[in-house]
Amino acid sequence: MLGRLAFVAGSVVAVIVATVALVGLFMLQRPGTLEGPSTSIHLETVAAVGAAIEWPRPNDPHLDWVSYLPTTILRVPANSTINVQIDQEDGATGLRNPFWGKVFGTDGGNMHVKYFDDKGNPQEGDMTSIDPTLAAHTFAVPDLGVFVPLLGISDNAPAGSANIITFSFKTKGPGVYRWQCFVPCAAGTVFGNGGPMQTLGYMAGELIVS
Ligand SMILES: [Cu+2]
Repeated sequence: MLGRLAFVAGSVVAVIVATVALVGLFMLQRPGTLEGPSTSIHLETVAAVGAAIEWPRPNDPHLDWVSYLPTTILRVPANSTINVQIDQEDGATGLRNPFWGKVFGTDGGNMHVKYFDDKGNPQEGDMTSIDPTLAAHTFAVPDLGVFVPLLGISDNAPAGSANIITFSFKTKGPGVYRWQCFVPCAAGTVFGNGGPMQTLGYMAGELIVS
């Protein structure tokens, strides 16, 4: 009887400890917020946090995760035009849905891309889509209809270089809008959609519109 009681009590304690740990170590963990609200957003996308050039996060618990940097919590003003620059340093993973190689919801319906072609030569131009197999990540805010595929860096690009992707989009009223990457870029996780794809601060974030 006493043994069974001890077992039940022990189990209850274990569940409480696990719950507190889940809430404290995972659910309440929030990445830092980009200063703002600002009408300009500058981000870097990397194959691994530990390889960041512009915004190193040496104390990050997941140095081998793909990520947007410096953070994915962005603050922007309502009903405004937001100018975005993404320095994209990761190679291509490729989208499952070719429809998503297209740009949606940006001003002018396009993006401007400075990139390196497959021979490593610098190129530049406005684009309304990319070859979906060459996508490294996407910047997507579904509730605003914004979807921008980010061209993977060429294997022949100079070491330490980035594709520079610029575009602008308009915000609506105040609120918290979820944004994320739709490329299954999380190597080593189930179907590439685990870990950084599901964690704020890596491939998912919030656009705080105020
Ligand atoms: Cu991604």
